[in-house]
Amino acid sequence: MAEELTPETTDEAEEPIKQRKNGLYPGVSDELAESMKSGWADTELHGLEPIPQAEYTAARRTALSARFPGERLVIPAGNLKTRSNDTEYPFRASVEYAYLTGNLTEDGVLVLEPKGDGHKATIYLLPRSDRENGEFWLSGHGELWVGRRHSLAEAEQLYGIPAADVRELADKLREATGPVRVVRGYDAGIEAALTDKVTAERDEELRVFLSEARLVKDAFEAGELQKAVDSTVRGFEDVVRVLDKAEATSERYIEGTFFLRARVEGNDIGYGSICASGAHACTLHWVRNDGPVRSGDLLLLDAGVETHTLYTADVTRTLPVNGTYSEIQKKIYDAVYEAQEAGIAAVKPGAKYRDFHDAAQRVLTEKLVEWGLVEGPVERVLELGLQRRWTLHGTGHMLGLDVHDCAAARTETYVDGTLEPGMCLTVEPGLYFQADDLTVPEEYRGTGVRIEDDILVTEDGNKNLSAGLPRRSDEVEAWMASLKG
Ligand SMILES: [Mn+2]
Repeated sequence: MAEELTPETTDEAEEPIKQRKNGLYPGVSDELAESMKSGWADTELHGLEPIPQAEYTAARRTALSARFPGERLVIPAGNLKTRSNDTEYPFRASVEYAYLTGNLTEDGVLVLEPKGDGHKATIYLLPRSDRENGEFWLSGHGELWVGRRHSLAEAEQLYGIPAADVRELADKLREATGPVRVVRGYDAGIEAALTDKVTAERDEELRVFLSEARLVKDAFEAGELQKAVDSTVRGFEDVVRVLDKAEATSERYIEGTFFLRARVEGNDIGYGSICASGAHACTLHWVRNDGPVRSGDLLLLDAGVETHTLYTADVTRTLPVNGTYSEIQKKIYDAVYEAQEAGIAAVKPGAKYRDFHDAAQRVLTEKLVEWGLVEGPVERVLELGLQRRWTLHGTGHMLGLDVHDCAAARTETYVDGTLEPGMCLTVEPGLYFQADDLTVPEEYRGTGVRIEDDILVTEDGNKNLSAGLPRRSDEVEAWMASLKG
């Protein structure tokens, strides 16, 4: 990649070029600076269609407005984060901002200002680069370097929200009076402007509301989650087709193959892909993905494509690298499958959130007792939680804009809550026998199995969004054979 003429800050970018070019931009003559100011076509776009979710984001802002009458609400998208020197991590807008606007650009801020019975929304964005003052080509944030942005007028058409210049927002917030809340953790500059007007407790209430608002997905969100899962299904198929190349290289070949699908069809992967072959499957968040892939081992692949609107899938399959489960692998796999079936059956409107976890844990515990790995009775094992040496984690979580969605929701609305149509969650039981676990017979050691699907609660039960991938062991083998054939 090319290097800027000189490093500089946003403040400098706003200074007139005449003041900056003396010594700052060696090689920039007055004549070149003058030339760069003009001779550019007007590319303003007119009559843009609103983004598909504009009606949904408007309804979400209405609900937010109703919860905090008379208060100014500030929801930042966040800023770029430095990776090293002058390189930055790919930007991902805050989920709160994405949920309420559909806009995903860095430095954006949504402000709901009290007006009448409700609020007036404004989306604050960086406008198009100025060509007169040289910002366009002399600043690292200029459009010549980073690409064309939407003008504020274009943004208004796309998002259905009046737009204003974000560079004026901090001063406006400093001068504003009346109660205000901000979603913390994304934009230090905006928070600094509000520092003597907000309290941590009141800001937390805003964050919690926006997390709980996302518990029940609207029709647009359910559609996006299905898209994310459909791309993920294709990514898993891609991986099965190249298992021989992974055997010749490493788990990285699997990671790269899935990532290609995610980038071509979506925005990104929704979280670091877990490509765990052999005993690595027992490391729950194995993302180093630098181990060998061997015939005879299982491959635990836990991965999800994130759509362009930032909704992610979260799917796991545990596949025999050579296409056929061994006897002990099949025994463990089928037990996890049975537990997952029990878990999925417990996902329905009116059920407690904990029910699917309890159902799956019971099946796994019955198997562990039956195999003689832990002494029964089952009720005692469950009461003491002894099965958790091998089941390790919870059986699922909410899914949406975050892979572990709605994380700020209160216990009473989430973990102790009741399932409602529109909720989307994963059901993902597993059994893990660590390679160094001396309490189990040797044949179990180094084997980890998890099966994870994305389940949408419907009016009369549930829909498995990831049913496009087989789960039963014989169906997995047949599916793998068909792809490799
Ligand atoms: Mn998961």
